[in-house]
Amino acid sequence: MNQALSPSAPEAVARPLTFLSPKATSARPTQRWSVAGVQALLDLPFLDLLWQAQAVHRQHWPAGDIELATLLSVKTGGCPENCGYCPQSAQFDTGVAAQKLLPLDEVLAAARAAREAGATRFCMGAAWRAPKERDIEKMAERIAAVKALGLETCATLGMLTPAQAQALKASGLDYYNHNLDTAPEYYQDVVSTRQYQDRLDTLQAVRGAGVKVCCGGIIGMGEAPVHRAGLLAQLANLDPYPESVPINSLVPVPGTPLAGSAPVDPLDFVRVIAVARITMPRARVRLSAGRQQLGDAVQALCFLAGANSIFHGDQLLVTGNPEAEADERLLQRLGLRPAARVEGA
Ligand code: SAM
Ligand code: DTB
Ligand code: SF4
Repeated sequence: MNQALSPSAPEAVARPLTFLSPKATSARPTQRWSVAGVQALLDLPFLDLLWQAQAVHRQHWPAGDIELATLLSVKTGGCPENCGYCPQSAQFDTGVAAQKLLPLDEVLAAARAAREAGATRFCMGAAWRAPKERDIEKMAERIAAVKALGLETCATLGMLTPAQAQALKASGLDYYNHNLDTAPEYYQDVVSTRQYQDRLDTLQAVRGAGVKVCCGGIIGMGEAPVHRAGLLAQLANLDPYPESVPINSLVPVPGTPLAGSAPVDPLDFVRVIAVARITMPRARVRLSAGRQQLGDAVQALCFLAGANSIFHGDQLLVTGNPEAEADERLLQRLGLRPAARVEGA
């Protein structure tokens, strides 16, 4: 961090705890962040925080483009887990009907449409606790077919074993999405059918298989400020930190236990994006679920804070997302360009 660019940030705030790790597996230096250090960043005066985040962003992302990723729910509803935010849990009455895995041709049609609409990454989501072996075989077929269209592939299928992660890698999987969602201390208030360590184990399996990691969380589940700092510290201290970091604002779905959570102050949401940018400079930070609630001006602040990816297309998994045309207009009004397709993807 260039201190000249961080006018009022004390050194201890602007810098991570240590620069170390002979065992670092990527070119990025491993940096460890304390929860208190992250909290201090979150608490900076708003304009100082955005100044720092924008400086880091310009240094690490000089092209300043915005990645467009399209989501498709390939297996909807009926999930045995009890994640308190999720409309797809079978334990809550949300009106989401359980469906079987989408056939290959429907997945391919959606991927082609996403590519035509300008997306460079296609993410397939399944409401599984953990896929079975035959699910992995079917997903491998779908991943290979989407990859052959020239799209980057991403999947989010629940917990994986190392062997399953390797099978997905062999089929052409570029990214695996598996969110930590909140701080370890708050996790059991959100979901009780699995442990935080289960999430960390899957992330390890994904990394070990050579698949890039997409991992983030949700803001607005009733968490305290220290839990936001705890989530960001967990993400930034992964070694190496994730290549993609989706920051979701809770989409409150009637019937889910967390539907009545107090709405997030939009400026606090922008702060979380800014701290994700500062602590994970080379990550694609995705302004993820909840954009319909944010409005154009707050989204513009999120881009200023360092968000450089969005979901493109009018649906997330089962809830809505801004229409593609509205997003294109917004990017145009802001003079932001969509990212070009990655060669060899
Ligand atoms: N079943 C898999 C799992 O939980 O890892 C994959 C699908 S799950 C729906 C993927 C992520 O979507 C969750 O980890 C959570 O971060 C996000 N998500 C789900 N419901 C949400 C909601 N109502 N608002 C915001 N994000 C949500
Ligand atoms: C992520 O972090 N957000 C996406 C994606 N990864 C899979 C999912 C958002 C889901 C929002 C509620 C829904 O539509 O189910
Ligand atoms: Fe199931 Fe994933 Fe929803 Fe949790 S977030 S209920 S694991 S689909």
